[in-house]
Amino acid sequence: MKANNFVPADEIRAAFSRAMSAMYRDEVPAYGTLMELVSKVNAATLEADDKLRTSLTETDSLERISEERHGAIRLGTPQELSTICRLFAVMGMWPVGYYDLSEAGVPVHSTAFRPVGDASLKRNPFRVFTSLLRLDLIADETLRAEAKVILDARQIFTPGALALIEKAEAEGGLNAADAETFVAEALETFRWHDRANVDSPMYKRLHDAHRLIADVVSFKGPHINHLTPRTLDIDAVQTQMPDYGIAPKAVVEGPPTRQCPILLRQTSFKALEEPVSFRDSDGNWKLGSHTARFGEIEQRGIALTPKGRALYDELLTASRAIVRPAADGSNAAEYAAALKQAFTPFPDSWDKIRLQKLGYFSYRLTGAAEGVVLDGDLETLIADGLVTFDPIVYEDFLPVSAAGIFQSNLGDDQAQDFTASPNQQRFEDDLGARVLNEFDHYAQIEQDSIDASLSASLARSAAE
Ligand code: OOG
Ligand code: NI
Repeated sequence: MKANNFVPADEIRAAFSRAMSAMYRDEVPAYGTLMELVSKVNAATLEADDKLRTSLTETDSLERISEERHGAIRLGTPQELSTICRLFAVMGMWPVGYYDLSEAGVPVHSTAFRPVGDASLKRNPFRVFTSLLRLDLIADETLRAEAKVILDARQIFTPGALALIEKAEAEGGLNAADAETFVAEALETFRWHDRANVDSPMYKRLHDAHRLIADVVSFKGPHINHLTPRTLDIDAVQTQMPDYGIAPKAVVEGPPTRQCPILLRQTSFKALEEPVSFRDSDGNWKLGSHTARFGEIEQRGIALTPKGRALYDELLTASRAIVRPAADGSNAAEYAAALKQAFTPFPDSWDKIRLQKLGYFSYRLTGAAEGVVLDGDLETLIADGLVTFDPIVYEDFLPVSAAGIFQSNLGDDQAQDFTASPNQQRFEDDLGARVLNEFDHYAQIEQDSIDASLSASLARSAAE
């Protein structure tokens, strides 16, 4: 077999996420400010917490802590979705999970393209939450048809990007020069266009139907609408945002502050009103504005089993029955208190979470197992201090949180009712692929770590 000199997909993704970050900081200066705040808070948190610093050094690279973890785009057509799936595949990003946002008043369904497997996630964790507009949920049939015509006429990928996707597929990878060109060409799809694709009356009609529809249909491409670095203390960043001149959304989405973090907590600054122009029937560009782009932060905890997730969903619903977070932030403190209160039944120790099978863990042999003949089942080995466990980090998203992020950035008065209509089959047909089930994936990682620990112990026993 001829040796190839392909650049690893993980490297292409790392280069792409760096390029995307630079472009977005340049396009949205407030995002650069948020990044600064996040680095400061992360540095202060690490400074104050030796244990955290040590555990992060072991499992992560410290200097990459504040780098982006995800971004998001909204697409208009099945064709765009299936091509983006091929584009992300070149960077080692695969569709994981299906999210129906219609239930929460947003006419899209989504997946997350992300690296799969520990080594790839460690090399670069960047993922893109990708939504497809559901024109079928738009009541106005005439508008629906017009929107489809506009979307079908646009091409969101450059010829260079398309050619390199094909080359990567045909040859199995890209060499260094092609990879560099690919990153530059792919980036074009995510760029902001301040000249709309539609005239101002059409923009208004789309906007009146739903702001999200205007955002997807009115532009030449699916501009990246936010990027999200990781923070080690989301409550601190939320509190300090106003000091930096940025307006946070009303509340942090997801679970409350806990000793043992679960799933995902997120917050964002509100989308900015930006100047755009529309070519009107007289041929002149007319100045208007559009609100779409924001910055977000996230803090991740343990991936929950279906049982743990059901409990999370139940408690979140219970908290919202007590207090619904108001868009203007006026009841933020009451909401935080109700959330904390509602979550008391969720155990807050790793032992309990593990023994009640609420979360996924990765198992490994301890130093004490060195030179010892291991015998017994997993629980005995743990009790004897020969095997230990670490929580597996949740790498996916949460539909209720995502809807909260969408809503706060679409204008909070816009909550609109759609009938819940998940259609994963349709989404996968449009995607041209099946999405990976995130629960199966975490369960497999857990099982592999158990098998590896037990077989290492057996191999050692046999060698004695
Ligand atoms: C995506 C919102 C979802 C998240 O972090 O939950 C998301 C969007 O507004 O397009 O990114
Ligand atoms: Ni996000």
